[in-house]
Amino acid sequence: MEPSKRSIDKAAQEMISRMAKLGQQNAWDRLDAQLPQCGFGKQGICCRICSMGPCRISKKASAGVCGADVDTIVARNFLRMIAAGVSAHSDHGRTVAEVFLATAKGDAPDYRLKDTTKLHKLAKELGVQTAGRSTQEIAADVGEIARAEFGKPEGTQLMTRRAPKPRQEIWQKLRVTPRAVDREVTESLHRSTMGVDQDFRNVLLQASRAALADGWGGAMLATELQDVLFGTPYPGRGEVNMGVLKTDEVNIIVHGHEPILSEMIAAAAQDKELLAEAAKVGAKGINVAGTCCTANELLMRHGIPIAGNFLNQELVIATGAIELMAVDVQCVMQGLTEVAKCYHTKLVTTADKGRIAGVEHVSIEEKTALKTAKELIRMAIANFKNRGEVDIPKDKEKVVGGFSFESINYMLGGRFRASFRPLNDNIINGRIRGVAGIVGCTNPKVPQDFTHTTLARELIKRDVLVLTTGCATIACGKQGLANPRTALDLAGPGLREVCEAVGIPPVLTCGSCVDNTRLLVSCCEMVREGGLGEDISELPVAGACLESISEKAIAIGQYFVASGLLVVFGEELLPISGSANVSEYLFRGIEKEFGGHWAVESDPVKAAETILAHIESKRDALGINKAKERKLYDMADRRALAVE
Ligand code: BF8
Ligand code: SF4
Repeated sequence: MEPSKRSIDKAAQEMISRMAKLGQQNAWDRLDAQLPQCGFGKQGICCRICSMGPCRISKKASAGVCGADVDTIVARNFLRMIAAGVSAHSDHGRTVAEVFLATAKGDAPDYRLKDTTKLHKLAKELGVQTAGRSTQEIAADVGEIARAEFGKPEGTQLMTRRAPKPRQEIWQKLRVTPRAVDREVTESLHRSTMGVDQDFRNVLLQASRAALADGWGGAMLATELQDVLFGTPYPGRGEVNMGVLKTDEVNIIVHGHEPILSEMIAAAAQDKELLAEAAKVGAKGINVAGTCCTANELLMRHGIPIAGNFLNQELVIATGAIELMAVDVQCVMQGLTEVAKCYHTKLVTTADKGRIAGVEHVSIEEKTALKTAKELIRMAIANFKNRGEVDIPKDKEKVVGGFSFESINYMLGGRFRASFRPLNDNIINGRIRGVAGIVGCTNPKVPQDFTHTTLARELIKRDVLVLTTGCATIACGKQGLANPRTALDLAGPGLREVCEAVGIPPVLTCGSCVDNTRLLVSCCEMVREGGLGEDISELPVAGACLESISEKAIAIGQYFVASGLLVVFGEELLPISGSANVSEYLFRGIEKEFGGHWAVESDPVKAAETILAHIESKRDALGINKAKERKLYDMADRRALAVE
C-alpha cells in the first residue's frame, strides 16, 4: 500500500518507504498479514470466557453453550475492555501515588514536590489540615488518602465531589458512584465471568461505574499528583515530529506513559558529567525526545520535543539515529524488538510489570531513579559509536504545549482574576460555539493522523475550541494545528478573535491520556462559572476519537458519556455492532439516564457535523442561540453607552 494511504505524516511516509525498501516490517505490514480480520471479533460477538466455548453468535447459533445471548456477550466484552482500560490508567495513578508518598516521606530523594500551591489546594479538597504544617507533612497525608482511593474498603471516590451537584445526584440515583478503583475493576471482571451478570443493561451500568472510577478516580489522581510532583504545566514552546532527532547528538527516546522514569532521564540529560562523556564520543549533546503519552507529559512540563505518536514508535528507530529507547508501560509494541535488531538501537524495558522477551531490562526504583536514568544515558552514549547510516526526515512543527486546567484558567482570566468567565461569555455570545475534545490513538486501519487533524480543522473553522490529548495531540502538533501562527488562520472569525485576544492557539495541547481528566475539570469549571446550565450534560461540549486502538480509549469514552457528554468514535473501533440492543442503549438509551451518549462515524467531516449538531442543540436548549433577542452588552453597546 502507498505510504500516503498509511499516514498523512510526511516524515512517517518517508520512514515507511525506507522500511519497505529495507524489507523491515511495521504495524501496517502486520495488519496486512492479519487481513481479513475476524468479523465476530469486530462485532463483539465471540466469547471465550469459559471452556465450554469459545462461542460465537451466528444465524446458526443464537446463544453460547451456556445460553448467553448476543446482548450479554457484547455487553460483557465491552465491560471487560473498560475494566482493562481503567486498570491501565489507574495502575499508572497508583504508581504515581506511591512515588508521591515516598517523596513526601523522604524515601525518594531524586523527586521533589514542585507545585506546592496545587498541593495546598488538593489538601483542602481532601480535608487535610494545612495550617502550621510542613509541605512534607501535608503531602504525606494527601499521598495516603490518594493511595487509599485505589483500594479502600468502603466509601466512594473522593474526586467525584468535584462534579456538579446534579451530576453527582444522577450517579447516586443510578447507583454508579464509583467505589475503590480496584473494587470496580474486580467487580467488573467478576460480573462478566461465566454465569454472573446476564442482563446487558446491568452489565453496562457497571461499565459506567468502572469507567467513572477511572475518570473521576485513578486517572484524575494521576494527573493531580503528577502536577504536584513534576509541576503543573504552563504554556511553552516545543517541537513535534521526527525532525527533532539530531544527526550529531546522542538520541534517546522515552516511550510509554509514566513520567516517573522520563522525568529522571530528562533531568539526567543535562548533567555536565554526562554531557562531557557524550562529547568524548564525538556527540554534540544528549537529545531526549518522546513518543506517545510520555512525550506529551514531557512536552507539557519541559518543552521536550516529541518524535511521534503511537504509529511512529517503530519508524523513529528506522531513522538509524536512536541510540536508546527506554520504554515503561502501555502502547509499547512488541514489534519494536525486531526493528531495533535491524539497527544499533538499544531497546530497554524499565517497568517490572512490562518486560519484553529478549529485551534488556533495567528496573527503575524510586530510591535510585536518577542513578538508573544516568545508567541508561551512559548506555546510550556508549552506543553512539555503533551508529550506521542515518536517515532523519526533516519534518517538524512548532507547537505550544502546556494547557492544564490551571493554565487555561490563567490564560483566560489573568494572574489576579484567573477565571473561565471569558470562555463562558464567548460561548454565550456565540463567538465560540462550543468545545470539543479530540483524544486518543493512531490506528493502522485509518491513515495515521488523518481523522484527528481533519476533524480539528473542521471544528475550529466552525468556531469550536478544540482540546486535545494523547496521540491526537501529537497528530495535531505534527500538522501545525497547535501552533498559533499557522492554526489561527484556519479558525473561524469568532474563535480566532478570542484566541488572539487571549493568546492561545485554537487547538489546545492538554497532555496525555490520563490528562483527559483536565477536560472533565474544565467542564466542571464551565458549569460552576455560570450561564451554561447546571450540569456537564447541558454544556455545548463533545469528545471524539476516530483512531482508537486501546481499551483505555473505550474507558475514557465511557466516562465522558457517563459524565454527560457526546462521544464520537471510529465506526469499526467500537466492537458493539453485533448487538442491536447494546448499540441502541449506548447510542440512545443511555442518554436518558446519563445525558451523554456514544455515536460512531469514521468520516471526520461527518463527525464534525455530528459534533456541531450536538453543540447547537445544547446551545438551543440553553437559550443562548437567542442571544440576539436577549442580547448581552457587547463592545459596540458599551461604546455607544460611553458616548452618551
Ligand atoms: O494512553 S492515545 S495509542 S499512547 S492509548 Fe496509547 Fe492511544 Fe496513544 Fe497514551 Ni492513550
Ligand atoms: Fe460460551 Fe457462555 Fe462460555 Fe461464553 S461463557 S464461552 S458464551 S459457554
